[in-house]
Amino acid sequence: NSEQSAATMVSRLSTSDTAFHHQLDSLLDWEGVSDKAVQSRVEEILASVKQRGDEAVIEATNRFDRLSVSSMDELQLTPEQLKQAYDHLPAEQREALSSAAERIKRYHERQKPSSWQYEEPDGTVLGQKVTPLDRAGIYVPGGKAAYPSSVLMNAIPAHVAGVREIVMVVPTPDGVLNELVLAAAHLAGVDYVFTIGGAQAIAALAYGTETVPRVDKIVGPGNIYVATAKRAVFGQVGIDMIAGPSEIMVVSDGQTDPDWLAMDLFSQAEHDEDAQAILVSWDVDHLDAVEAAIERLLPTLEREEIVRESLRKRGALIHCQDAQEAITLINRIAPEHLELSVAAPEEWLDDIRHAGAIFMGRYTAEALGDYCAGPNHVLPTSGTARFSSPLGVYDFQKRSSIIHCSANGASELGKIASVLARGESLTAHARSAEYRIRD
Ligand code: HSO
Ligand code: ZN
Repeated sequence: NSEQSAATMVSRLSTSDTAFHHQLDSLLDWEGVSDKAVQSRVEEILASVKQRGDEAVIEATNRFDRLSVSSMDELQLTPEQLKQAYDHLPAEQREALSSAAERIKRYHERQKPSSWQYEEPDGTVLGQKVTPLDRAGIYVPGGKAAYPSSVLMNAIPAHVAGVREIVMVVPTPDGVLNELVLAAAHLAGVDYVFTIGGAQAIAALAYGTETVPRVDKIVGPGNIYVATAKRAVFGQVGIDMIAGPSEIMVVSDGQTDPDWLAMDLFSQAEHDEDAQAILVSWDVDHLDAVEAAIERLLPTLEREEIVRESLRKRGALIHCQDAQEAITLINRIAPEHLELSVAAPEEWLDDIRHAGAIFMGRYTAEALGDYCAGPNHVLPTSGTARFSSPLGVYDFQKRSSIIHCSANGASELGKIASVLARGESLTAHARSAEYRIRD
């Protein structure tokens, strides 16, 4: 029987409860986007942009973002404008943004893979060649959800990967531009910015228009229209992932200041009413103390209502038996963010199999990773850390196989290929291989 405290209504669960697994399942349950009405509106927009290009983009933008532009020139920003936005920032913001960008860049430089080759004894050289994408498109949401930090996190790995052109789209509802977003685009090496959004922007990037260059992959978060459009164009272009609401799971050994932990939970809960914040500990008094801290600190929050709703709907304080059981829970939940607020987090690492990003020790607040530690903050959500990874340089590159036979290698391989090809009754394959067999 899960109890909800009267004020915050954050669930208190215990692994010893017979209903626990059922309770956990419903807590983690998250329905992705699959709205029929949205789908048909998106398909209409995609089709119109595919057919009529710029004209359709302009119409949709005027309509949805309440603008009245007549040409694409009015929906494009130049690199000079981005630089200006950067130059005009207050010094404190400019410095913070560039320190963050430098750290993110340094981290992602380490992800750069190298091409490789080796030689078989028969003289055949085999290898793998890594090539950056020609063009990447970055979607940046408009309004309040426009995070400059996300511009850095999406564009820097593309830039480090060696992508030739980075095209950013960002809607400007009612013509409102976010200067920090533009400054971040400048720092991250974005080449083109179009002030368009929604399904029309995804269509423009996927198909190309007279003005918007067609890209090879689209990354970045967006609302249900954007997510639906990304899903629909997938196949024509690559996409990153369809991200769900943000999540944090904290495991505490009972020795971390309860106020710190309450605020760490709030930090993700404040993103969204659907965000998820979970604390796990084997120290029940400590869970009580964190719950009290939550009560006390909630009214001090700017985004109190969002946090309250997120904690009420999807938050939980879970009492478990011991560290071993906490590890089982981590791997079951596969959280986007995991904070190990314990004495020796490095001892846990081997056993943790599923988590997007692991924040080690009491000092490592998740918020530091969101902005400036260096690793990417675009992470697998909703349990998808079971099979996917943080956004990285590797998402903006692809690999080609290299095969280079010597005369001797072709002869040796020809014998094997010929037998297998005849087994498949593909005689042209067999003869092509046999021509190269030396007697
Ligand atoms: N925690 C978010 C990223 C973010 N936080 C941006 C603040 N700004 C998703 O992982
Ligand atoms: Zn965040």
